[in-house]
Amino acid sequence: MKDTNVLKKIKKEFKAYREMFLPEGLSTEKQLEMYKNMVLTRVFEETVKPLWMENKVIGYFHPYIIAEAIAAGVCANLRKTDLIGSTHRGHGHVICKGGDINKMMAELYGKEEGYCKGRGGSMHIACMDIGMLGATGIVGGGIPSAVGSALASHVKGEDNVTVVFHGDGASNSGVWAESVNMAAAWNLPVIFVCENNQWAIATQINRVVRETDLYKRGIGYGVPSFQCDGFNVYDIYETTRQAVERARKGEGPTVIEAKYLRVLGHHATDDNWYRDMTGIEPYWELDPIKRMSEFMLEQGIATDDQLKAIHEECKKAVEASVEYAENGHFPDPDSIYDYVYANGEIIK
Ligand SMILES: Cc1ncc(C[n+]2csc(CCOP(=O)(O)OP(=O)(O)O)c2C)c(N)n1
Ligand SMILES: [Mg+2]
Repeated sequence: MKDTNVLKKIKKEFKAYREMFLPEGLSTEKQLEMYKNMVLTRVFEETVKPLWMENKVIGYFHPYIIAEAIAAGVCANLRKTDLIGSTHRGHGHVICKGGDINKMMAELYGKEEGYCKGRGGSMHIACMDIGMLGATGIVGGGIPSAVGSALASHVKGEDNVTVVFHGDGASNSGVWAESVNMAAAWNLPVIFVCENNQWAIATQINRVVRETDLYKRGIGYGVPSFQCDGFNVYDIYETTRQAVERARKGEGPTVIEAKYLRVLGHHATDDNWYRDMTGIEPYWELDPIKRMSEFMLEQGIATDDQLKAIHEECKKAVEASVEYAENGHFPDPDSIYDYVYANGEIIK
C-alpha cells in the first residue's frame, strides 16, 4: 500500500520531483527495454553484494541501486556507436549501454574471461565494442576524456555523441569546469550527466556547495542546462533525447543534472555511520523501478505478467553470469605485466 503521507513529505523536500509522464512518441518497446535494463542492473548488484562478502568478487564495489533510471533513461537514446564515460559507480552504465553481464561478472571475479581480462574489476570496466570508454576510480577522471572523445567524432565527421556520467562530488573538481568550457567553446557533441546523489562519500553537498542545483553552473558557460528527477526514467529519457538531438545536429554540448538521493552507503559495506538515516530511508518511495512499474500498469502499457517475466528473465541471466564467472580462469601470475603498456601501434 502506498504511504501517501510519506510521499507528500518527500515531494515537498525533493524539489526535483516530477510526476511520471509519457514523452510523445516513446514506444512501448523502448519503455520495456528501459525497464528491463533497470531491473537487470538491480538484480546484478543485489547478487554481487553477497558474492563480495564471500570474497568471490574482489576489489571494491559501489552500488548504483536506486539510480538505475539515470543510466537506463540516458542510454535508451544512444546508438551502439555513441560513446559513454563512466565513474566508480558504473555497473548500470555498462549494462544499459548493452554490456555483456557474463563478461562483467567475470571481471568482478578477477577472471581472464572478464571485460578487462580480470585486471580492472568493478571500477575499471572498459568495453569499446559497445562504446564504453571506461569506468574510472579517479573522481572526475572520465570528464576530460569524454570531451576528447567528442572532439574525435567531430574531427572524423561522425555524428556520434559522447555522454559522460559523473557525480556531484566530481563536478567540484576543476577539470569539470575546464571540460565544459572547452566543449562549449568548440561546440562539441558531448553531454555531461551529473548524477547528483547529494553525497560524496560522507560529505553532504550543502556543506561544500552553496548553490546545490548544479545544472545552473552549465548556464554560466553558455551551455543548455537542465535538471531532471533522477528517480523518474521518463524525465531523464526526454531530457536526454533533446540533448542528443541537439548534439547530432551540431548544436554542441548539454549539461544535465539528474538529481536523486543515495540511500545506500557509498560502497558495499559503508554503514552510513555519518548520517541520520531517518530522513533517507523514506526515499525508497521513489524507487525508479517501482515508480515505472506502477505507471506502466496504471496506463495499461504493460501487464503484471509481462513485468514479472522481465524480473524472472533478469534473475536467470544474472545466475548464468555467476556460473560463467565461477567457471572462468584466474590470469597466470606471470602475465602480470601484460596490457600495462601499449604495443606502440598507432591507432587510426
Ligand atoms: C581524485 C579523487 N579524489 C578523491 C577520491 C576518493 N573518492 C572516491 S569516491 C569519492 C566521492 C565521489 O562523489 P561523487 O562524485 O558525488 O560520486 P558518488 O560516489 O556520490 O556517486 C571520493 C572523494 C578519488 N577516488 N579520486
Ligand atoms: Mg555524489
